[in-house]
Amino acid sequence: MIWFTEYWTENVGLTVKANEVKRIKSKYQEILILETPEFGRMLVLDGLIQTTERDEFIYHEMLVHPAMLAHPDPKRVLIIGGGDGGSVREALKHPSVEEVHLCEIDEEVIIASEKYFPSIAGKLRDPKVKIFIADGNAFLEEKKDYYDIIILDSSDPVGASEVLFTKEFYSKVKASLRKDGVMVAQTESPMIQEEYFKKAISEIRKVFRNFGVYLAFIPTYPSGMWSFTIASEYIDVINTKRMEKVKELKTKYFCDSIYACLFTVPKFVEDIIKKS
Ligand code: SPD
Repeated sequence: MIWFTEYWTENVGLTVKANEVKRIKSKYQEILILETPEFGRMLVLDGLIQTTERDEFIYHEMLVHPAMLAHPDPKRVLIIGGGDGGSVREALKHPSVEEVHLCEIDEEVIIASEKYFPSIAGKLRDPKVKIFIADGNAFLEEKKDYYDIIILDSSDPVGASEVLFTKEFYSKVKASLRKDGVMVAQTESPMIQEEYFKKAISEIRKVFRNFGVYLAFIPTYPSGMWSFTIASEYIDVINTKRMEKVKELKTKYFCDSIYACLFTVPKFVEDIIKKS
């Protein structure tokens, strides 16, 4: 066994005991799969924990369901990033969905996820799913006015993912959405990555008329406090809730009491949002 540490900053990190299952050098990054006693299998990209068998449901349910429920009839869904398949699995829980496009830049992430994380990646070959191995930024150029929902299931805004947190990119997302389309993005930790969080919010609000920020507790992400931002040009995302649909979803974290007060955030987070 080894001790693996993800460094959250220069001064703090998360350390887990683990067995190394596989290490792959892809064209884009180092993909590391660990077996840990507490969190089960863990997927690590360039030293940063992306998902674990134990707590992935929190992230994927919270990323996907609020956006899906904000739309009156989501049929066409695009997921950018998300090669592990967790967001695909959650999107397919909505019966109105006709197609899910997954745009992942690194095919090796998909291959490794199907092999080592079947409980997460198990729906990637569903007939409604079409996988595109492409750069999300370039992919959006091809699809204008098409999607009902776009889910940005990205890694942190460093390296190739940095562009996914810019005004220019969010404008492309808006152009690829239909009129009443909804976007949702993972927007980092307001506790330990305040600058990333602020930047994402300030860029999103320059592009979309309506937006809302919500949080979830994800034990293996920096500080545990994680944010998501939902946005739409025409849908009032904060006040549009379809409570009656929550019970139809098989979930373990997302539930009607969390949904009812989804946009309740601590005062310091509210203050950061106001200043962004
Ligand atoms: N600090 C890690 C943030 C990763 C967010 N995306 C994870 C992708 C899981 N589908």
